[in-house]
Amino acid sequence: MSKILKIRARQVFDSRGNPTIEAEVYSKNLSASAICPSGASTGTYEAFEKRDSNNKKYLGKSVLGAVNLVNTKISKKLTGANIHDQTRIDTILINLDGTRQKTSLGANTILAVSMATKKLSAKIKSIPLYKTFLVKNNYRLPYPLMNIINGGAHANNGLRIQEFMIRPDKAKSFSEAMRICFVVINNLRKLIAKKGLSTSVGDEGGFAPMISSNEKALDLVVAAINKSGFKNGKDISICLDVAANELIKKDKYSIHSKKFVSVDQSIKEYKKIINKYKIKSIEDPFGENDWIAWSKLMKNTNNVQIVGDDLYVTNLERLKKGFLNNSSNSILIKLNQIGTVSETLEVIKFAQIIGYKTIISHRSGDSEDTFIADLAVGTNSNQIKTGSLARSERVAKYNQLLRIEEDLGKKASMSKID
Ligand code: 2PG
Ligand code: MG
Repeated sequence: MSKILKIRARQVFDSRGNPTIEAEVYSKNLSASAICPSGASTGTYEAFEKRDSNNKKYLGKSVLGAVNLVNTKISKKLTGANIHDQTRIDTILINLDGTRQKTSLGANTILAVSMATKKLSAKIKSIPLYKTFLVKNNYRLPYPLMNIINGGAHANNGLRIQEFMIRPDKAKSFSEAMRICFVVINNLRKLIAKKGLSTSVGDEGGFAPMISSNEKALDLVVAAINKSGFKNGKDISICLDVAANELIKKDKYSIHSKKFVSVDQSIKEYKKIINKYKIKSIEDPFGENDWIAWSKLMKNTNNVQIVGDDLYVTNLERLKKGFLNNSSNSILIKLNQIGTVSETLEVIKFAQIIGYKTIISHRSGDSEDTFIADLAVGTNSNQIKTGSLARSERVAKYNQLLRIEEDLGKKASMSKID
């Protein structure tokens, strides 16, 4: 048994330049560290993110209080614990916090420690991190959901939908998936430039041209797919994250235009774009409390992946409710929405038992930490959503997946989408 010797934390910065927490766990001869990411379009039911709201020097965004908690209370409590017993470590952290949404210690504080422990356990055993999760053999690589046009809370271009993504469904390997996305992105850049629009990127590395209509963005994506010699809906599927929590007023939505319309009208318009652009996946099509709207959309669509992100917030209770309600057929998984590695794995396990697709996801404020790449392979998750092929915090995850593919050699195969 390897014991935890001490835990130390520090304040570092995320990809948006905001402070975030890095924890480092030490055993006798080795240590491992992990950085917690942070979202912009967050769900109300997400676990709590602890920041020093009174610290004016950092505009209320520093995490020095969280750092201090790790260095004192948490380090003391976990010193001597068996590094390989992740469930026990996470249970100790959950109990030490003692609240429903981790408001006492903060989910960011807890998660940094939880992930660092997991990494250290793998390091001590000298096995790759991806081999320490749920899958024991037959590892599969996830399909990338590459967010190539950014809008919503991730860009200031006025686009209503937050993420326009491509998924290279016909790729036979992860490296081929990367090549296909690379070609489409390069052609998209040319098309955007030709229109005299800016090719600068948003928070997740996708282009953020000043266009305000969803359909114009979709036309550009289709044009880039065609120009690259691929078939939309066959070789490549268009996938969306609407992040509809941001587009709601009372019981109406302004998803397809600035005008707020009913759920029924929104569904009609969803059906139009699904058919016109052969859209295969829609994340957060409605708000986090609008369970009825979700099941209505499910009844009105066929062969479309409906993904719950803000709806489920990687929370088992909410996922069970969604399952009973027929709200979706897929779940987005974000470690910091729930706050520990063990709870995340429980949610993934349950989702897979009920036949939901699991999509491992980054946050819009992310870092060089590549934990989620290993998590995706180690849980046999069908897809990974980690931005575009730009900004190193996004590319780092793709590069890690390429390394994993190489490590698996001939045993590597792609996940199943349908
Ligand atoms: C989302 C995420 C990641 P954020 O809505 O799915 O793309 O964004 O981290 O801002 O919540
Ligand atoms: Mg989302």
